[in-house]
Amino acid sequence: MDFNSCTTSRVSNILFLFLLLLLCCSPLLVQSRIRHYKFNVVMKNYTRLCSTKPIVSVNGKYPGPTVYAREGDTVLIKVANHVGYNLSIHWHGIRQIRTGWADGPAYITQCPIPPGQSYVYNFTVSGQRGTLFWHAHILWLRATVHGALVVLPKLGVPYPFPKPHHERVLILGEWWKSDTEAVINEALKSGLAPNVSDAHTINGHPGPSPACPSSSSSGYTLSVAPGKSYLLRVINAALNEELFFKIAGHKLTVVEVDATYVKPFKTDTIVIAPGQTTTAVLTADKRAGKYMVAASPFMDTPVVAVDNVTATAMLRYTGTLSSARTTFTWAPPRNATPIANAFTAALRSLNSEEYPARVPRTVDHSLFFTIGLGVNPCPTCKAGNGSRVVADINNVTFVMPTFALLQAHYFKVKGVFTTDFPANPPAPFNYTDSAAVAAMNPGTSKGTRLYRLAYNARVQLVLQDTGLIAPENHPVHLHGFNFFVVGRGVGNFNPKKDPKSFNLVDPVERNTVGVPSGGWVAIRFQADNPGVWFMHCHLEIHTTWGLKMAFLVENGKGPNESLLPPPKDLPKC
Ligand SMILES: *[C@@H]1O[C@H](CO)[C@@H](O)[C@H](O)[C@H]1NC(C)=O
Ligand SMILES: *[C@@H]1O[C@H](CO)[C@@H](O)[C@H](O)[C@H]1NC(C)=O
Ligand SMILES: *[C@@H]1O[C@H](CO)[C@@H](O)[C@H](O)[C@H]1NC(C)=O
Ligand SMILES: *[C@@H]1O[C@H](CO)[C@@H](O)[C@H](O)[C@H]1NC(C)=O
Ligand SMILES: *[C@@H]1O[C@H](CO)[C@@H](O)[C@H](O)[C@H]1NC(C)=O
Ligand SMILES: *[C@@H]1O[C@H](CO)[C@@H](O)[C@H](O)[C@H]1NC(C)=O
Ligand SMILES: *[C@@H]1O[C@H](CO)[C@@H](O)[C@H](O)[C@H]1NC(C)=O
Ligand SMILES: *[C@@H]1O[C@H](CO)[C@@H](O)[C@H](O)[C@H]1NC(C)=O
Ligand SMILES: *[C@@H]1O[C@H](CO)[C@@H](O)[C@H](O)[C@H]1NC(C)=O
Ligand SMILES: [Cu+2]
Repeated sequence: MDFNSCTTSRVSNILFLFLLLLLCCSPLLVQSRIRHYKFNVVMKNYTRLCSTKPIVSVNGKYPGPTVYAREGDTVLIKVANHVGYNLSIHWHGIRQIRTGWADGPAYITQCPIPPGQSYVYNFTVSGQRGTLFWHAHILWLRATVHGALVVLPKLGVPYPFPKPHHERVLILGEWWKSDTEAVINEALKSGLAPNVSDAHTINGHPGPSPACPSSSSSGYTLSVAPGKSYLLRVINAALNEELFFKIAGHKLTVVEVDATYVKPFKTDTIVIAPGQTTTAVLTADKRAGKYMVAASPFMDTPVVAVDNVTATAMLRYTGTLSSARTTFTWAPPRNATPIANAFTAALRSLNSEEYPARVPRTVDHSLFFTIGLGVNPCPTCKAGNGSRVVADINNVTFVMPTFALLQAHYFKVKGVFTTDFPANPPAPFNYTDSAAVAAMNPGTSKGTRLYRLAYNARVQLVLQDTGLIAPENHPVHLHGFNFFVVGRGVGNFNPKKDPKSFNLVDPVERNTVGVPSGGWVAIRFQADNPGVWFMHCHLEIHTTWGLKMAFLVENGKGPNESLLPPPKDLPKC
């Protein structure tokens, strides 16, 4: 029964009509809700890999609690900081339309929440549905401060694929035996790369590990009933590693990435970078038993060290005897670029009538950003022989301000940032030719420079990896927007030839894109969200080293196109 047939009902009894109205129209009345969450950030001892360490956690959980909302809901999350660190939390992938104050990156959209204080993140989820996540956005705290953020479709709105019977969240992470703040502090002191993690994790568990042979832990168990289908919400919350994810004997049907629907396709292996999410349907249609689930690193630059330990979990059909043997799966080799490329190439926007891909056809700003590493002097860096590794965009190593950029913008505080971020590299060179790269001065410039955009400006941004120090995959994340990945290639971007093959019809829409090692990607977005929006590599070490910048998007016309005023409890610097 729909709203019309309900209101035109010819029942004379008023009370009966009222009841009927309530009954049949109540789904409309409760469409948008306010969801309240309380995040108590506390220290908690966790034992993994045969050792115990205190970690920063939300509500004592690792991974933290799942936040559920429906498209259209307003979410209020009170974050109370009970630990000794400054803190802020980012709702990764939430557009935060006009509510940049709730985005979370410390010193970009807010000053951090000091120990002993709290802040209410207040945002409305609109125009998005699917799997996202939340994580700390300061220091390296996101190593343990993270959890899923699930946006369900509006009530009564179906998925654009057969509804699975059940759903499960699978968070992939990295675990260090040491305190992660000690790991990054040690690296910054030396000027060198930080220690790699000691294990990967699936929902907080590494599974049987060579680092702890005595442990009887089989890791996380994904229980399934024969014949049922499961929506797996896979999240890469690791700090520094892209991952392969697979399940022995089962194919996965990918239906959504970064909370946007894609044309469904089947795959053995999911490739997922830090900051990305992938939702896939698993059907439990194999012989009852136990099947290995594996998460292992993808890194095709030989000189970069990785944690090469595969995390394992177990897919277990109900009724399986505990003595049953586990069906094994190999993890792809760490340099399995063809597997990664095949997965990336298969991603296409659903682009249906209900969910069209609104790709900007023309552009107002055509930007070309080189991304990569560099080396700067560091007299105190003994282990680095007086140098430190840095990272940059267009040769700018971003310097974090000590006052939040969004506040500086809103209150017109001078001297915090400039808006002269270069649209092109200052000195073009052959970015991917090893001889040309070796001849370059690896030094970078420093600054807190932003790129200014008018409201609704259409932007094309080509991200070009450089081979400086080493070519590498960089998963670049943009806050405040989704973008369309219109092109991708190896070598140098060719501005004459490459745009001819851009996909402007059904390119994948997402918030984090992997720039291939020694290659480029082209993205397009419309700047329809006023505020200051961070863009950075989601490999935490590269962010720390300076591979970051921000866009300043001006207000448009009237209140609907303007940033809201800051909330009263916004932390101060
Ligand atoms: C963690 O364990 C250590 C050693 O047992 C103890 O001193 C500390 O108080 C514990 N910390 C927390 C937060 O429980
Ligand atoms: C949340 O923000 C909206 C404006 O977007 C405001 O109307 C509302 O009062 C805020 N709620 C709280 C609890 O601060
Ligand atoms: C990093 O690894 C080195 C070599 O294994 C070790 O000596 C050092 O203690 C580690 N640092 C931290 C912070 O765990
Ligand atoms: C992982 O790396 C360690 C240290 O580099 C090495 O000793 C070990 O053989 C590697 N293991 C695998 C499975 O590649
Ligand atoms: C520092 O210099 C020493 C001696 O020349 C050399 O052995 C070492 O590899 C250098 N370290 C780095 C990180 O360049
Ligand atoms: C850049 O270097 C590559 C690899 O050496 C070479 O194929 C290409 O022609 C060079 N491009 C330009 C514009 O010089
Ligand atoms: C980057 O800037 C530094 C400092 O100004 C300069 O020495 C270096 O040559 C520049 N590198 C490139 C690739 O533009
Ligand atoms: C602002 O947006 C609201 C909700 O979308 C709409 O109802 C209202 O008419 C808009 N106001 C203006 C001035 O555009
Ligand atoms: C916490 O943040 C405040 C405000 O930015 C800053 O003054 C203070 O130094 C920070 N504390 C630490 C321990 O970094
Ligand atoms: Cu990077």
